[in-house]
Amino acid sequence: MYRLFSWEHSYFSGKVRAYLRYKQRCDGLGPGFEDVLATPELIAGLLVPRSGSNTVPQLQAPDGTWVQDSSEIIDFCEAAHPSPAVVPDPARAPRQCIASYLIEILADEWMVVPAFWERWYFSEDGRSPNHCAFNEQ
Ligand SMILES: N[C@@H](CCC(=O)N[C@@H](CS)C(=O)NCC(=O)O)C(=O)O
Repeated sequence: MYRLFSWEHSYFSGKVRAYLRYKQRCDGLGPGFEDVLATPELIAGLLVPRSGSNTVPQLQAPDGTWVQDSSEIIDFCEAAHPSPAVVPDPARAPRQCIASYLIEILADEWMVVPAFWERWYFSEDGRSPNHCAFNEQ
């Protein structure tokens, strides 16, 4: 099966986890996937040697192919498992396809700013609601 190396708190891990769960629930991911916590030991001993990167998420395909970066992972899986597609077919719906990638880039590059702000702002002493304890995990 596919192995997703991720963190529970990681924005980009959440993006790929949601995608893989959707594909799996639609019986669209072949052998399925397991979610593996990327511990410091796994990052140093496996992820960095395979990809040269210590970021998550990273994906190991059943054939051993290694993919790093959430957009690359989704494109890789879509090529291998095209149905049901999560991106409109560029040949049949080019405008919708471009719009889909624009939404992805907006979320990846700009929505992280308010997302990370909320994560850390509501971890400060005295803030309510406060999810400092969750972040400390
Ligand atoms: N462009 C990358 C971004 C990945 C990324 O920034 N991951 C963060 C976690 S959300 C990370 O691993 N940061 C390294 C660190 O905090 O040590 C992707 O889409 O996968």
